[in-house]
Amino acid sequence: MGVIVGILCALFLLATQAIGVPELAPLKNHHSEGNFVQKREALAIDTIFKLPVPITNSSWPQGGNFASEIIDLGGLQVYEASTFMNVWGVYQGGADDQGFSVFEPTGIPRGFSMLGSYCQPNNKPLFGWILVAKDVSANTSSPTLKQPLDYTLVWNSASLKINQDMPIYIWLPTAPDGYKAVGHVVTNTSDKPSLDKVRCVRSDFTDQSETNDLIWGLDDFHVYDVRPSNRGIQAAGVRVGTFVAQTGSPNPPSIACLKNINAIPKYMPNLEQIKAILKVYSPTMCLHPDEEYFPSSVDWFFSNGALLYKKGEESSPVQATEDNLPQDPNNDGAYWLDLPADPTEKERVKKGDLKSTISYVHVKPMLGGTFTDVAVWVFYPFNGPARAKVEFITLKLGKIGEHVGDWEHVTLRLSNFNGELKHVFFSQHSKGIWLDSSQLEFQSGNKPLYYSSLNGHASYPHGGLHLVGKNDMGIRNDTGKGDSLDMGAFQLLAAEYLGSAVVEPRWLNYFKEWGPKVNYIIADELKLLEKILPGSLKKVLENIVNKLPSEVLRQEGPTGPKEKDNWNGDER
Ligand SMILES: *[C@@H]1O[C@H](CO)[C@@H](O)[C@H](O)[C@H]1NC(C)=O
Ligand SMILES: *[C@@H]1O[C@H](CO)[C@@H](O)[C@H](O)[C@H]1NC(C)=O
Ligand SMILES: *[C@@H]1O[C@H](CO)[C@@H](O)[C@H](O)[C@H]1NC(C)=O
Ligand SMILES: CC(=O)N[C@H]1CO[C@H](CO)[C@@H](O)[C@@H]1O
Repeated sequence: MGVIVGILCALFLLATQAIGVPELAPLKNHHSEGNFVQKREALAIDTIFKLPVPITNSSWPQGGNFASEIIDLGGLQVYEASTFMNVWGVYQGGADDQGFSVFEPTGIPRGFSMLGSYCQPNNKPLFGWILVAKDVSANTSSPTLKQPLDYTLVWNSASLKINQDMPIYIWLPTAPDGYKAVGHVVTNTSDKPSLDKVRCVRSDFTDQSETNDLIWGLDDFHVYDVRPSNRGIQAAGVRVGTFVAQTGSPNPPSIACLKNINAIPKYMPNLEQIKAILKVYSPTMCLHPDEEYFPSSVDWFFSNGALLYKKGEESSPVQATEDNLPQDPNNDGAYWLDLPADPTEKERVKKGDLKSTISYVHVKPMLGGTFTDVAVWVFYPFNGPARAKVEFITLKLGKIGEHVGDWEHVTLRLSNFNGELKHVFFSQHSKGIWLDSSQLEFQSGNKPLYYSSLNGHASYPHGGLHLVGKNDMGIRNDTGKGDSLDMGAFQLLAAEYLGSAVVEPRWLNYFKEWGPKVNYIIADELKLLEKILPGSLKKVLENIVNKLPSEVLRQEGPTGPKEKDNWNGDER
């Protein structure tokens, strides 16, 4: 994966336009007749997304605090509201030029208060949640929640000639001393909202936030969703589900997030609940119909001749077993794994063994323990060569991109309030993408599909050709529905919060490389490839490859799941 990481980073720089961040379409002034256009086409936001099979609290075995609807952050109770009333919509700009809509939570349980409004782009079905809160601190002098003192108007759309329901007014609550605002209030009239509308939160229950996805923007005005800046297994920051509306880019944003001062794992699933979670949500992996390099279990790899090499003793590798893998926590290049040396065996092991494949699961608290992340890892003995599309020709890039021992994963993110699957992360080289559940393909109930790309095994939410490059040229990632595998057969690798209940396999604590270092000279690889390309295309290929940073010329072998930043941290 590593070489390609470099290639892709380079191509990403060239082609950021093509991927990722929704581009903001410029506003077209096509409704200058009046401000309020009530008639509009049906949009995705008009439908409410629900998982194929509804999740109720009886979906989960009883025990512990998982999925008990209310989470106590240590004197401040929060509840995940997910039914809404529409306050406003604008139907231009933002993702797909479809605008965005603002909502207020409804069905707030007795005693709970709103912390802010919710908004999302109109190009997706309504699928949101926002926390509402209740003070249970019994601290009469400094309750955990207080009404704002006042509001300041951050922005309004009254003078804009755009396709909108009516003008809106976005307000920032003025928090009393020692309190912070964790959400905006949005109204569709110019009257200040009542002070009773929302609550500010005592500062020790707040944490610094950062802007995340851009929801909408116009000129210098932007709406982003906010999340805690510090995220990971140990981080206490809680996402509220609110957004920040700001002119310019003040950092940190004026909207804080919450903080769990209780024990972070308190609301995490127990072992039985983890099994149930995998039964309900285990992803189905779809391999490409032309895939040659299948996954396998780690045991299969070891018992089919994988070798353990030691630096300085390259001529006498030993058979790798769970028991002889070094366990010291340094990756110093002193040992590495490789395929069997015998050429026939090597080719056989490269191809993996789908029947033996299981998923390796890591369960961890995220966002202050209000979410459970279930990272589902898959091992492939071999990652095939990268493939480039150069006009109508597809080229295998020889050694470029090839390596032994490939670890890939997808991560499910479930709400600890109710066990509902909210997001899935698809790892693609050293990066990846998050998708809301509303954007996924499901099969057999609530099992999300993911597509493993041909040779490279990057994970994608949908099939087809994903070209990393521009002008129809670049590194190919083909996905399609060949063999598929329900990843429900799993081994629980780790769930640190469960203590000694989970025994980590020894290979997890092998921190050295799972494949040898790959050495090659890019120019030589290019010469080989150019022999089969018509003259006019040589330059094009050279252009694709020449923009690569020099570190791609040498390549360390890949490391195991525990060496990755996302083991303890958030996915990027
Ligand atoms: C499910 O939730 C309802 C209402 O919140 C509660 O009365 C019931 O005891 C819960 N059942 C389980 C199995 O937790
Ligand atoms: C204006 O907002 C209120 C909630 O504050 C909502 O009840 C009402 O439907 C909104 N008006 C329109 C036209 O959307
Ligand atoms: C109430 O909260 C304030 C602010 O955190 C704290 O200083 C004080 O000790 C608390 N009082 C009680 C009785 O817990
Ligand atoms: C962005 C992406 O999916 N890149 C993948 C393209 O294919 C190569 C191998 O052919 C993978 O290593 C990349 O991860």
